[in-house]
Amino acid sequence: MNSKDVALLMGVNVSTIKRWTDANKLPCYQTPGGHRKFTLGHINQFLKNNKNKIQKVNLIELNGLADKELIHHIEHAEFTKIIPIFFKAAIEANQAKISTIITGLYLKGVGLDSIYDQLVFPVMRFIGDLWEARKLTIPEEHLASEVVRKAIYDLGESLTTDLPDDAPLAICFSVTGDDHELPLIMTKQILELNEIRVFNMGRSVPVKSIVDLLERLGPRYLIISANYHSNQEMIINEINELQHIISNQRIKLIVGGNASSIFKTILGKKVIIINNMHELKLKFIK
Ligand code: B12
Repeated sequence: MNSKDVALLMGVNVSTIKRWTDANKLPCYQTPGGHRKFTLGHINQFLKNNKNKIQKVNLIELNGLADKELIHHIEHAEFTKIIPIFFKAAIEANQAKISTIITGLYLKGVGLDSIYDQLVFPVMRFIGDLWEARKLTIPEEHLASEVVRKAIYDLGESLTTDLPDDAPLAICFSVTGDDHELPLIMTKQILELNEIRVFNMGRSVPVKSIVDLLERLGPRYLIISANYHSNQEMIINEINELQHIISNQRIKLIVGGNASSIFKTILGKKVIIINNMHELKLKFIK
């Protein structure tokens, strides 16, 4: 965003934005031509530190959304009111609304961990329950998860922070046969906001295939999102591979997701189980 966009969003003059940036209150990037550019991360940081200055973010400017009631709920981070609206928008594949809700909450200073645990998680779970009860078709479920995935991914892209090369490195992925990727995208964002560099290797990655890479990159953390496995024998083999890696290379293994218990059973104290994004943030908070 440029200074004008941010001024509109915060309901102040462009000159006020310039003053805040000059006083280092509002972080920004400066282009070689001297123009100020802002990411959502910059704005979120400012809003958190200056709650007294800005009472109201003009979310109406986001995606041209004119839904006053929704804006009110976002302004007050009323999750119980937002959940049904978010659910309906996901089912209707209303990308603009889904993105506005997620971005809007973030701009209001709500942490990503809260947005993911308290909004995205219950809604996706409900969508999964409906699908299981055959009240949603597979394409409907796929479409809903796709619009949510896109909104989360896009938010992450607009948060980009430049981390130094010597910042601790984490590699995250989900094991062979697990195609659930939302928690991986979330994990990357939450760690990067806490100054951990992350390579997200994506979903369904065979452990064996990344052994060399791990040796080369020497990450401090290996983070696995385990949400589904179809074959008990295969997952046990994968976990045994992991056991080699973490004992040979000094890597901390962290596993999350509703299929993580098998990792705990086999690896015991060698693995740290984290149950949600809030716990993840607490573990890495700067
Ligand atoms: C969306 C979805 C899909 C999408 C995924 C799309 C994508 N691009 O990611 C698609 C359509 C591909 C899919 C496919 C399948 N899915 Co599915 N899916 C879901 C659904 C509806 C939501 C998952 C989601 O993204 N939730 C949102 C995130 C935020 O929540 P979450 O994943 O639970 O993660 C939270 C915590 O668990 C934790 N967490 C999770 N991982 C991690 C990792 C770390 C590091 C940390 C710290 C925390 C953490 O933090 C998160 C936030 O609070 C769930 C429903 C449910 N009840 O969970 C089923 C669900 C996960 N799927 C399931 C199944 C069975 C399948 C299929 C086999 C269906 C089929 N017959 O084809 C396939 C398998 C595909 C495969 N090979 O993996 C089961 C898994 C049951 C199990 N554990 O054995 C579930 C639970 C549905 C159900 N009730 O049966 N699925």
